[in-house]
Formats: sequence, C-alpha cells, structure tokens
Amino acid sequence: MVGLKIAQEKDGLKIINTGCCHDCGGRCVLRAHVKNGKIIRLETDNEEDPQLRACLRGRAYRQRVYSDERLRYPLRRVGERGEGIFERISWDEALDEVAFKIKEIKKNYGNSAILLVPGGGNQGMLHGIVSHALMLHQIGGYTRMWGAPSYEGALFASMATYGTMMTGNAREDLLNSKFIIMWGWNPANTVWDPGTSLWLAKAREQGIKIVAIDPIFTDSAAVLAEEWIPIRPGTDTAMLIAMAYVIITENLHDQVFIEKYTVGFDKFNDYVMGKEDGIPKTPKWAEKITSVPASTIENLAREYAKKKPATLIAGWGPARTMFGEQYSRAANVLCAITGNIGINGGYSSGFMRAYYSRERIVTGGKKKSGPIKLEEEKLKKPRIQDNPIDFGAPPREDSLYKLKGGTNPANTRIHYNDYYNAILKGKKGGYPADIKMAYIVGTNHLNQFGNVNKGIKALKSLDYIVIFEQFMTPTAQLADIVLPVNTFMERNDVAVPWLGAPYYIYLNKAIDSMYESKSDLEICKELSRKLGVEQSILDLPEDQILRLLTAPRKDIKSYNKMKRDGFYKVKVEEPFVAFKEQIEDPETHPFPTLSGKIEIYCEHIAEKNNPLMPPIPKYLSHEEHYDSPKAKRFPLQLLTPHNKRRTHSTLQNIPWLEEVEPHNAWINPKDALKRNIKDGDLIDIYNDRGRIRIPAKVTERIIPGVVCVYQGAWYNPDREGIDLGGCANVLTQDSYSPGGAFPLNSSLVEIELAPINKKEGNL
Ligand SMILES: Nc1nc2c(c(=O)[nH]1)N[C@H]1C(S)=C(S)[C@@H](COP(=O)(O)OP(=O)(O)OC[C@H]3O[C@@H](n4cnc5c(=O)[nH]c(N)nc54)[C@H](O)[C@@H]3O)O[C@H]1N2
Ligand SMILES: Nc1nc2c(c(=O)[nH]1)N[C@H]1C(S)=C(S)[C@@H](COP(=O)(O)OP(=O)(O)OC[C@H]3O[C@@H](n4cnc5c(=O)[nH]c(N)nc54)[C@H](O)[C@@H]3O)O[C@H]1N2
Ligand code: SF4
Ligand SMILES: [Mo]
Repeated sequence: MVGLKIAQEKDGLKIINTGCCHDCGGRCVLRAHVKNGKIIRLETDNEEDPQLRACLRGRAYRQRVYSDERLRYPLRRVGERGEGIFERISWDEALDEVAFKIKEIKKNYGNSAILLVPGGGNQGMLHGIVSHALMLHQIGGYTRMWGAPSYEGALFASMATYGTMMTGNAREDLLNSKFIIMWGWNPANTVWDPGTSLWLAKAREQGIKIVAIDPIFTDSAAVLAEEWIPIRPGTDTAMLIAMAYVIITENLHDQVFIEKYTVGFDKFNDYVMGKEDGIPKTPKWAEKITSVPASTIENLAREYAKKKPATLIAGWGPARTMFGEQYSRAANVLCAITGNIGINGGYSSGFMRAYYSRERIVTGGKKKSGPIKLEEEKLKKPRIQDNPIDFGAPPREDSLYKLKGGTNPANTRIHYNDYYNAILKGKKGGYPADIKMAYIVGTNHLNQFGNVNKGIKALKSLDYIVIFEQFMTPTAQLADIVLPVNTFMERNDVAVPWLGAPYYIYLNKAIDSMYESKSDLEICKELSRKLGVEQSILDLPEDQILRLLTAPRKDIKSYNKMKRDGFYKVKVEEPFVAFKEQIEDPETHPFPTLSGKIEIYCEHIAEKNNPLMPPIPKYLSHEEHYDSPKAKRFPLQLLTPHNKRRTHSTLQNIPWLEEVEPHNAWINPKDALKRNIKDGDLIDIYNDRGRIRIPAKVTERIIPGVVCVYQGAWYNPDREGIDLGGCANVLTQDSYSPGGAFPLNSSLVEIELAPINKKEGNL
C-alpha cells in the first residue's frame, strides 16, 4: 500500500508488525526483526494495555520457520502407503496429478467420494481451509463432517439451555465477581485469549477466591487458585448435581429467578431429589462417584450459592468425554438456579463465547436481515451451507436443528470422530457416501483424533490422499501427494480471536516463502485453473481479498491502521455481560430458545426420546468409565489435555519448546508403586486399541487412578506397532457422545514397565 508504513527500517533492519495465529485460544502480536530477508528476532506487544502478548510458543516461532524439517518441495509417494518414501516432483506435475485424480474420482463416483478433512492449523481468515473449500464448492462440493473436537459437548449444552453460544461475560468482569470456579479449565496453559490469566491474577490479587476443579494440579490451579479440588475424570456431572441438591435442600436457590426466567426446574428437582429414580443425588452419593469428599461438595455448593455474584467457568476438557454434554448442561443449570446469569460478576458457564457482542456492533443493534451488501456478495465467501453435496439436506434427527446458530451443520451425517468407520463401511454400513479420496488441509488428523491404528487402516484403504502441510507429519506420511505450504510469516492474513475478544491481528508478510513452499491461496489459484474452475475471488491479490473479508466487520474502523500496526484493538464502552437484556427486560428480549426461557428441561431434546440424551442434565456411566466392567482389565482413566509447549501437534518438533517440558506420562506415586514404576522409567500404556511407550513422570500433581498423556506428541511406531512417540490418540476412541462430544478424555488403559528401551521407528 502506498503511504502505509507497515515496517520501520534502520541499518538494514526491518521490524514487521505481524502476529501468530495458531489454534491455541490466542492470536497474538509478533514483531519480526528482519535482516537480509531473514527473521533474526521476534518481539511481542510491549505497548499499552490490554497487551496482546505472545506466549512461549509464538516467541519460539523462528525455530519453526527455519526448521530443517520444513517441507521444501512437492512430494509424491513411491513406497507403500505409510512407508514414508517419497520422490521430489515439480509443482506442475503435482497439481496436474491432483487435478486429474479429483476429476477422475468425481467422474467415477461423484463428488461425495471426496472427503474434505479440515483442521485448525491456521486460524487466519484467508489461509488454511478457506481457499480450498471455496475451490471445492465450485467443482460440485465434497463430503463434509460435523462436530468440533474443541467444544461440541459444550455447544450442544449451550444451545439446549440458552439457544445461543454467546454465554460468557467479558474477562474484566471477573473483578466484579465474589467467587470464581475454574472447572476443568487451565488457561495458564491454554491461553483463551492473551489477557485471561492476567485478569484471573488481578482477581486473585483483589482477594477474590478462585477454586480449581481438575484431576490434575494444573499450572492454573497452582498459580491462580486458592484451592484445588481433585476429581475423578468424567464424574463432574455427579458433583454438579449434588451441589444442586445442597443448594435446593438448604434453600439457597434463587426461586424468583427460577420462576421468572427458566422452564423445567420441577423435573430437574424430581431427578435431584430422587423422586424420578429413587436415588437422591446427595453429596454422599456423589462422593462415591467423584471421590470428592461430601463435605467438600457441600462447602463448595454453599460458597457458590451464597457469595453472589459468582462465576462458574465450565471448561471444555471435562466436556470432551462420553456424555460430556451432560456436564456442560449441569453447569449451566447450576448457574441458572443460583441466578448468576445476566449480571455483572456472574457467568452462565456455557459455551463461553463472549466479551462484546460483535454482532451488535457489526449490525448496529439489530439482527442482520434483508439483502446482503454488494461487497459481501462479491466476496462469495465459502460458507459451509453452500457446499452443494449437503445443501438442503434434511437435518440429522439427533441434532438440535430447530435452534439456529450452532456452528456445526445439522445437515451433514458423518461425525468428525467417526470418519474412519465411514471410510471402512461406506454406504453399506449406513454412511452417506463411499469415500475414495481424502483432501486434507491444516490438520494432522491421524495424530489428533481417536484411534490412530484404525485411522491407518482406513486411510490406507483409500484410492487417493492429498495433504497440504508444512511438515512431514504422521498424517502426511500416509498421503500420496504432500504439498509444501508456507507459514504465516510468509504471507498476509487477518486473524480474528476466539470468544469474541475485542481485537484483530493483521499478519503482515515478514519474509518470502521458504524453499518452494506456497500459500494455500496460491496453491488453490493454480489448482483451480487445472480443474477448470471459473475464476473467482481467489484471483485477487491477498490484500484485496482481506479487505473484502474484513469489510462486513464494522468494528474495524480503519483497515489501514490495522495493517500498519499489526493489530486493531476495538474500544468497548462497557464489559459485555451475556444475557443482560434478557434478565433486565425479559418481555422484549426472550432467550433465543424455543420456550424463550432458560431451558433446564429442553423439550427439543425430549422429542428425541433417547435415554442417553435426557432433556434434563443427568449423570450417566458408559463402557469406558471407571466403574464399567472394562475397568477390571484397564483400571486407569486416561486424560489427554492440551499442553503449554505445543499447539496440538503443531510446534512439537521445536527444540526450545522441548526444553519447557519433555513429553511424558503423568502418573500418581500410588499407581506407580503398584506397578514398580519409578520416575523416568519407560512405561507402556495400552488398551485394546494400541500401545504407546513413554517415560513416566511420577507426581502427586495427578490423582490416583488417572494417567495423563498430553495430546499432540507425534505418532512414531516401531516395527511391532508400538508407538514410541507417545501419541495419546493411539489409546482414545473413535466414537462420539449422543450430543456430539468427542470422548477423547474417556479411555481406559493399563500401564506396565516397558520391556526394553527402544527408540527407532517408522510408519
Ligand atoms: N486426545 C486428544 N486429542 C485431541 C484433543 C484432545 O483434547 N485430546 N483436542 C482436539 C482439539 S480441541 C483440536 S482443535 C484438534 C486439533 O487438531 P488439528 O487441527 O489436527 O491440529 P494440529 O495437530 O495442530 O495440526 C494442524 C496442522 O496444520 C498444519 N498447518 C499450520 N498452518 C498451516 C497452513 O497455513 N496451511 C496448511 N495447509 N497447514 C497448516 C500444521 O503443520 C499442523 O500439522 O485436536 C484434537 N485432538
Ligand atoms: N498451549 C495450548 N493451548 C491451547 C491448545 C493447545 O493445543 N495448546 N489448544 C486450543 C484449543 S483448539 C482448544 S479446543 C482449547 C482446549 O481447552 P480445554 O479444553 O480447556 O483444555 P484441556 O487442557 O483439554 O482441558 C482443560 C482441563 O480439563 C481437565 N479435565 C479433563 N477431563 C476432565 C474431567 O473429566 N473433569 C475435570 N474436572 N477436568 C478434566 C484437564 O486436566 C485440563 O486441565 O485449548 C486451546 N489452547
Ligand atoms: S501460540 Fe497462540 S497464544 Fe501463543 S503466541 Fe501464538 S497465537 Fe498467541
Ligand atoms: Mo480445539
């Protein structure tokens, strides 16, 4: 841009205002110091508050850009699938082949045989999945999946209870609270926008009590909380319901609020008191299930109900379990019966999307209606609902299709954590398509979703796999063509933060593309031509597309300022409080549910008539729970949370980050002693799905009966198929909860000392 000063230059040193946009809850400012076309240093936001400071991962990004392991050229598989033998080919050859295969599969089997496997690798508006989806739409579409691994359980609960995802209060509102519960939430590691930990620290400094409930003594529990309540995984619903029991029996519930704003309290009360099933959900009942002492449950219930306003933030980790949606529903209901919704210092637990109502700012107070503006039309954004393959398909019966606004399409049929079955069983097995090709973008899918060993079998059975990647990941090793993509330092993009935080990041290109890598946009431009796609928005220069993409966001008052500074902080007059209008003026502002009220009992769920999807939140056990028959063989519960040293599997191979925390399995001294395991010993963790070999970290920071293997380490099997990389998903299930939750924290395992200390391995 003429006249736009995006870089300061002195003595050949340029400082480029850019950012980091990995899928880590962040989106942060980075300033790249560039000399002779090379990044020599990365700084972050050192300016006025609120700072958008990058974390350790973003600060270490230089090692990722310049890693020896970066993919350099297009590669074609020459060995067997998964053998890892590839030859270098030219871009032209590679894209000719991909175009030919797409056309061939389309001709022989139809577009539904092409499965788009997208991931969160890049969170910019332009790069990553966007251009690919647009291109594939234009050739007749693809089979799309439903379900977000992050939050599908929380989303289901949020939609069922509130009819929306905009359920959290702004972070600064934490200071108005008298009591904060971090339930299964570890923002010191997972970030959730760069200011979260700071606001929690300020709250603590102000004397507001913070409690952490987690099977692990997390960094957040250690640093931010006054009290840690350890709990058995997957049993949180029982504890929440027992808290409701205490609150109701001690008359601490907010009867006025309940009557005015909610429906179905009586039915919930019947379940809690045992009128429905003969089991009163007392703290003693919950103690047996959760391992949390009844007195602790009672005290927490009293403290939460009495210290109003109180904040209960129900994290997504406990919802990433079988019946995870019940936990999120129960947490929502607890907020409702204590009247902590729609007020400063309260929180509706829910989905946590909040901060300021971007929609209100964008549309000036009214919901969007009427014709879309010309610019938006020109944009032809690849909206998921435009995919020709499922356009207009009837909704899945088990979805909450009557409620508009869930992020996940109700009209698709394959759950993201069930697609290996879809590939292996196809139409004969009741799935909507016979998949022949996987088109993989921005995900290390094999590594990141349930049941790696089944995944290998499924992917190997396909006719063709193409992947767009920056590194030779375990997933890429199974592809037929691996295409090298550049990083966000090598192109322009705009990143929108999670949870509606009030800022944007502009990622100015800092350096030229490394080796022969290209951006997803550049690749799609070329591939589109080979596929005979009528030219579209993809042909415009990056900056112009970004102007179009950001045009509907009226809270960006100056695109040029955003581009120049590398960020745009939106001024928010007052901290957002979800449902303030609904509480202050319920006549004019009903809740966006079918009843217009907070649904403790959800009629839409009741219609499904599925005992495993009850209309009020219930505690349910399942096949891989601590009390299931399977627990006799596999007595330990496996947790697979998100680690501070990487973003999923991205940044796994960065030496500086390896130093932060070596990958190992956390195990309690009691469980270790029983198995003769000492700290640092190499152990095997196994179940019917597979076996991983990994050093043990014997620590009291995890409760007995539970083992933790942080997700994201790269799968690296030896010749017998034992994973020496310590990939948690070798052990997790490829299935889903009735409400869509990904049960990645619901796996039973056993542990033994490893027989030998092997290190080599290849797929
Ligand atoms: N066991 C277990 N598994 C989990 C979870 C869990 O809690 N437990 N969490 C789940 C969750 S919440 C999520 S969101 C998923 C995430 O799973 P994925 O979305 O698969 O995330 P990553 O492993 O980071 O893989 C992203 C890949 O994208 C590549 N990439 C980065 N930038 C670009 C780009 O610009 N273009 C292209 N084409 N590629 C790029 C990176 O190199 C990387 O290999 O993992 C899930 N897996
Ligand atoms: N550093 C880093 N940050 C990230 C990511 C990353 O990969 N790395 N990924 C980002 C993404 S895409 C997502 S979706 C979010 C995920 O954010 P979260 O889902 O909040 O993260 P997790 O670490 O999986 O889980 C949070 C906590 O829940 C606990 N937990 C798990 N199961 C249970 C249970 O049954 N009961 C209770 N009480 N606690 C339980 C875990 O021990 C963990 O401490 O993080 C984002 N931030
Ligand atoms: S990894 Fe996430 S939190 Fe860290 S700097 Fe990048 S965007 Fe920010
Ligand atoms: Mo996620």
